[in-house]
Amino acid sequence: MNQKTLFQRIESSVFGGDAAGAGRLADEALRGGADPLFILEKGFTKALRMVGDRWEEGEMFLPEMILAAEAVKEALRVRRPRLADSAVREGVAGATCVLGSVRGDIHDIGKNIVGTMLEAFGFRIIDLGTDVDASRFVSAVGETGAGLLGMSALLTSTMPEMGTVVRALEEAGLRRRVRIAIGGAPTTPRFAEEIGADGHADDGGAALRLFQGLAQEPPIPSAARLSRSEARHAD
Ligand code: B1M
Repeated sequence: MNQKTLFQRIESSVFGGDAAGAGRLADEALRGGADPLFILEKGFTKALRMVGDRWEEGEMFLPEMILAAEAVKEALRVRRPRLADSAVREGVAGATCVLGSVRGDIHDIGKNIVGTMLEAFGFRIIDLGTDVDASRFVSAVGETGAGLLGMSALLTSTMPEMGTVVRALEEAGLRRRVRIAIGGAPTTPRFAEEIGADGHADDGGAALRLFQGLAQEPPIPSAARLSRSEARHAD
């Protein structure tokens, strides 16, 4: 099957909420030697975003969007082991990353793609799931000693929660121990900067490169970033 036909069939499986069909297509593409991340990002994810646009325009209903999401999840499930197989580990083995979708947000497909990519490249992932409040992020970073934290938000209404988490880490005296990256459709590099995060990524590949870079940075950020309480801890 050529790429155009494959992408057309992927699109119909997602629009039709056909999880079994999406899984079969993912499997077929894998056996045909397709790059797992390319098919995921340019095929399944693209189709799901189109479903979102149709829903926003009132041309599709919420249950259809839910079924479309389930179809993409099935394709991700099929591809997950293959993403791991194709990974080239690049000196970050053992770097621990706490990951979660922020409070009020149940979107998790993008977060799961990022988690799968990171895991495939040797990171240890502690996935807190969805609707994670600031105190759970703080406890997880404190208890596991993770040096990396990744947050995902898909709603403009849940984005501010990312800033709440950064502040909660500062108040707990943990901010200087952890590098923070954010992502999700409405987020931007500028927003990351505004809330005091260390980076932003647009997709799975960019997230991988970002976390690889952050994992190799020295663990203690500049004094300028320390909150007053952290500065006291550092003295
Ligand atoms: Co929702 N939804 N949804 N939804 N949904 C959006 C986000 C929306 C843009 C649709 C639209 O209007 N066009 C809109 C938000 C509008 C806004 O805030 N401005 C919206 C809405 C309004 C809602 C509800 C409020 C609808 C309702 O109930 N009335 C509701 C909210 C629920 C909640 O969270 N409290 C809701 C519910 C749902 C479903 C349950 C039906 C389902 C989610 C299923 C699930 O995730 N398990 C769903 C879906 C599927 C979507 C769309 C269609 C697709 C999202 C997705 O999975 N994309 C979405 C439309 C869109 O995004 N254009 C939409 C594919 C995924 C691979 O991409 O998540 O962007 P993405 O992840 C990317 C990058 O962003 C990045 O890498 C990923 C891989 O490329 N990335 C990171 C993500 N996280 C990262 C973290 C990083 C780094 C990179 O570092 C840590």
